[in-house]
Order: sequence, then structure tokens, then C-alpha cells
Amino acid sequence: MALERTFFIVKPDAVEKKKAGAILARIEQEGFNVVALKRLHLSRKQAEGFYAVHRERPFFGELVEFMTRSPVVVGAIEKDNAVAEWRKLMGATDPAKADPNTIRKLFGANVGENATHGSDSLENAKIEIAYFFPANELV
Ligand code: 3AN
Repeated sequence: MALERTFFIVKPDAVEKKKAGAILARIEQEGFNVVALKRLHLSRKQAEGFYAVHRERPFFGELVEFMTRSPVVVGAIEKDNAVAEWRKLMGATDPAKADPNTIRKLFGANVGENATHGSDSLENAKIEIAYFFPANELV
């Protein structure tokens, strides 16, 4: 197993419900080290750029509207096998299908408003971390 970094977003729905602290606490409890963290309100341009791979999907407009609705918390976290471990901790995209005690089961409302984002591969984790953090902010 290799030490990896992955990228997460606490999405607007969870920040609005004041669950960002609980989610960060869970990340630390599960043995991840936080190596970068910030709170920001995504611009339309930032959200469209971040989700560019989904541009052709029918829900793209809705996704961008949602992600720019209110502030998010973004971060980079490190652990052995971090990409898969964070996706396992988040649970399935649809909170209704997520395993018990996963973050999306606990805090997500539906397939759009599902509390958190996580990179789906090591390659995308690197791209997504760099989208929000210059190298000197990863500590
Ligand atoms: P994941 O975030 O679990 O990798 P993807 O890559 O299928 O899931 O979807 C990207 C993002 O688009 C998800 N975070 C999700 O919130 C949103 N999304 C996926 N499917 C839908 C949908 N049917 N309606 C609205 N938003 C969706």
C-alpha cells in the first residue's frame, strides 16, 4: 500500500447544515492527515472548470448552480491508499444507496446534494489538488 493524497470538497449543503466540522473530525478520526484546507465560495468559472469532465451530462447546469450556491470547504488529505479509502468513507454517490455510517449516508440528502466530493483516481487527485492549492500550501 502506498501513501497517497486525495482531494475533497465539503459541498454547500453540508456547510449550510454546519456539518463541515463534523466531517473534518471524521476525516481525522479515520486516520487521514489534512495537508491543505480552505473555505471559499466557488465562482461559476471555478465550478465549471472543476467539473469540466461532466459538461455533457444532463445534470451539469444543476451541479454548477448547486456548487456555487454558498461556500464550500476544500482540502487535501493523506493516508495509505487515500483515494479508495476516502471514497469508501464517503459512501455511494446516492446517499440512499450508501453504506451505514458513511458520510453521504449521515449527511447527504440526494444524488446531487450529497455532502462531499472525492477524487476518483490518483491522477485526478493530483489535478484537483493543484486546481485549488499551489505546491507551497501542501504541508
Ligand atoms: P462521485 O462524486 O461519487 O464520483 P459522479 O462522478 O457520478 O459521482 O458525479 C459527479 C457529481 O455530480 C457528484 N458529486 C454528484 O453530486 C453529481 N451528480 C451525479 N449524478 C447526478 C444527478 N443525477 N443529478 C444531479 N447531480 C448528480
